Amino acid sequence: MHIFYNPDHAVHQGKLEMYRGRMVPCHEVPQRQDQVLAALQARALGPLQTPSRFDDALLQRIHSPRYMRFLQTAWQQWLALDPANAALDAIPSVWPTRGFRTDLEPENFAARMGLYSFDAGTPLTAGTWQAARSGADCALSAAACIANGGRAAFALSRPPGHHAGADFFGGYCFLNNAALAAQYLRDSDLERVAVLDVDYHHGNGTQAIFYERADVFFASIHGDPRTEYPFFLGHANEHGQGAGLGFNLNLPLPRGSDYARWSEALELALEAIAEYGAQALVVSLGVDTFAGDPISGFALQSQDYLRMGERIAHAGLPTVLVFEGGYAVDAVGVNVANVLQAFA
Ligand code: OKP
Ligand code: ZN
Repeated sequence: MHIFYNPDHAVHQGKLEMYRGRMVPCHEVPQRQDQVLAALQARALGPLQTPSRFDDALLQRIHSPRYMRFLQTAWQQWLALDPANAALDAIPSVWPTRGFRTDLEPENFAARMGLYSFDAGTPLTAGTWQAARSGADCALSAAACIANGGRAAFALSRPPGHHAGADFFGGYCFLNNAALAAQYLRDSDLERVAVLDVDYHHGNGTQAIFYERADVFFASIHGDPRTEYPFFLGHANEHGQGAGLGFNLNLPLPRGSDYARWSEALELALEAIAEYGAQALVVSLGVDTFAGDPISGFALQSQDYLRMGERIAHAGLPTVLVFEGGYAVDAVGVNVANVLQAFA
């Protein structure tokens, strides 16, 4: 298994996120990736590679030009407000909800932050663009590996990506690494690509990006959005729209679900992906389904990730795996390594 990681991921290091009326330390910390890297090295799962640099045009296959321009310059804009802002992260606090205009880019920085985001839990920092950009390069490098005939590649990228849409950040995500990988595979003449999102949280960004498309099937197993973040998407009756109708499958599960329950949903997702006739698979690999995860509600055990990896491999598709969530820092390395080892 080829493994691509961005050594500069740690330049993105948010300080605080909004939680129940106070600012609490970020859960999405650099140690997450360090732990996974260490676990993969310990098991000699494959060569570790730094990603190639891909052109901006490939990012714009998924993300809007004005969103990318904003992300790239946001930190400078934040500092321009007040040099003392260097000690703080930029966090959105005002959003255009129903009835507001989103066609105009506001001149006010706080308003631009709101236009391009959906929550107050995703601090934008001095290194956010650099880390997100090199993280996206990991996903594209892994996709290129598969496009060139490889069987499996893992993008150990940070920050995560599946909540990011074409033109918004949120849920700790800025660039949608899985969507970029899927699009890269499509652009390499694979006609039907499937994305399987096994992170605890629904991949609202990925779903939104492909919702009206028939060439990328999206399947997701996640905490029921009636009670779980991101709340406003991920329900079972979202099947796709227009040309995309029938190519979106959400499998929400109640809090407390264990692997016995979870793996039934995995069977349904993989059946649908096989029926679709996918030629390649992208897995949004979050391991925040772990029982010990501090912000999630499923009950998977470390051993279950072996079964998960084995079952996904059994689909028999060329596969790009992309790192997403997993916040139990002491277990995240073992859990990811278990999936990859069993897959291989
Ligand atoms: C990112 B990924 C709930 C706060 C939720 C956002 C969670 C983002 C998860 N109290 N904060 O899908 O792992
Ligand atoms: Zn998650």
